[in-house]
Amino acid sequence: MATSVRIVGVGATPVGRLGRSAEELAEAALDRALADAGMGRGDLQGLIAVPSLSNPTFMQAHQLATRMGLLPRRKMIVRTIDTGGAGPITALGTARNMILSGWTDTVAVVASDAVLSMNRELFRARADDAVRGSGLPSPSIPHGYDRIAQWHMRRHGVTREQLAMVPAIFSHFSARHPDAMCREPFTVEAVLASPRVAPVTNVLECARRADGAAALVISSSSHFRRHFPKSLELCPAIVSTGEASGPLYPPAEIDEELFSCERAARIAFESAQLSVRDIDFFALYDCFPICFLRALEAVGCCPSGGAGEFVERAWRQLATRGTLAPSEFPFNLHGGLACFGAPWEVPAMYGVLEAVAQLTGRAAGRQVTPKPRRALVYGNGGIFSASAVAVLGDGVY
Ligand code: MLC
Repeated sequence: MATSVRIVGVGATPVGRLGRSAEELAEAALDRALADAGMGRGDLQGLIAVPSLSNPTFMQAHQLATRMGLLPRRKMIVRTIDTGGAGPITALGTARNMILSGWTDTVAVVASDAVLSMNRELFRARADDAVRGSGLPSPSIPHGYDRIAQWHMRRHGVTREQLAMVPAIFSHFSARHPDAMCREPFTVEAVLASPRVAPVTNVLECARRADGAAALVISSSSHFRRHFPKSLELCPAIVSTGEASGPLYPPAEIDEELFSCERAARIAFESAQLSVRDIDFFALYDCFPICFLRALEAVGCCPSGGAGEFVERAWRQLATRGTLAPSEFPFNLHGGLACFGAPWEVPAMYGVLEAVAQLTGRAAGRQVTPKPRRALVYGNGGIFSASAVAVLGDGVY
């Protein structure tokens, strides 16, 4: 069998208000992922981490590797990646490239943060500072996405209610996930009645501040098969990845050129020789509803400008029957950023973890049936400033 690159272990801490530092959480998640792979710290040859907001440090991955006794070690490559919320997916692609180029056999990717245990004012100051120079009012990031949502409403006629349907659907999904922060489903009316954050954005539509960490162990199938007993059938393949970049801040005149997800998805599809029709489960970044709507259009789930109606059809089905089967709307079945929880740059990892659960048939209570063969995960960084997409295949891929 040809060598492929596999996700051989996954691990996460709980998500919520944990009162532990980002570093402690990262260490805990990484040890869980190693245990899931049947490995120890000594089996790692690479570590990739993303920066945290709660405790920003120089060369975060080096800090973590040193803390965990992974450095100094001769055969060890350590790298910090900063593409904002796209970071975990960029890291997944980087790990795959490191392995395919023969630099290492096994690399861990870890993301962690503790932004709910942060003082609220400090969080807001640091989050605003992340996009200083944008000229956006505080809270700057929600206002930035709000501007784009308003553009989409004018350009394509998406309605205020359609935006609110996104978290309302995902609240039904998160209620089925044992680890999610949002435990009770809510309605579109509840979203529209929640406190206003920006002109067309309310609190229930915002990425939900949380503490948490998640980690992946990635290995070449040949190395893993030779040294470890876990069946490769339980280890999804990283089939392809794609990346593209947008401007740091939304430009004065917004147009389709802003969005890089379409380019990233095209690269990932072309290199896998697949199309959207081959994908059975999608984890699409949804820090605010507009991000999810644009992603639906960018990966080709609906025509450009058609995402509002696409979501409304699903919501109407849910509202009429009181439930939506996972196979009827195979998107973000963990609940996404507003309902599962969003520890700053960690959430795309939760998308990967949900994709792994779906591909291995272990998403109890929310499993897409028949079991998906392929999944697409998308991470978005900044205010549409970075896009990274990965296509994953099941263990017999
Ligand atoms: C907040 N609350 C929510 C919620 N978001 N409740 C349910 N669902 C949600 N999605 C609740 C909180 O639990 C809290 O409740 C109350 O609302 C106030 O929230 P807060 O965060 O404690 O304080 P506040 O200063 O009012 O700020 C609210 C907010 C902020 C929405 C402006 O949380 C925020 O800025 N969120 C977005 C974070 C963000 O920008 N992430 C990056 C996204 S961009 P209680 O009961 O405790 O009072 C991205 C790309 C990238 O992901 O690169 O990073």
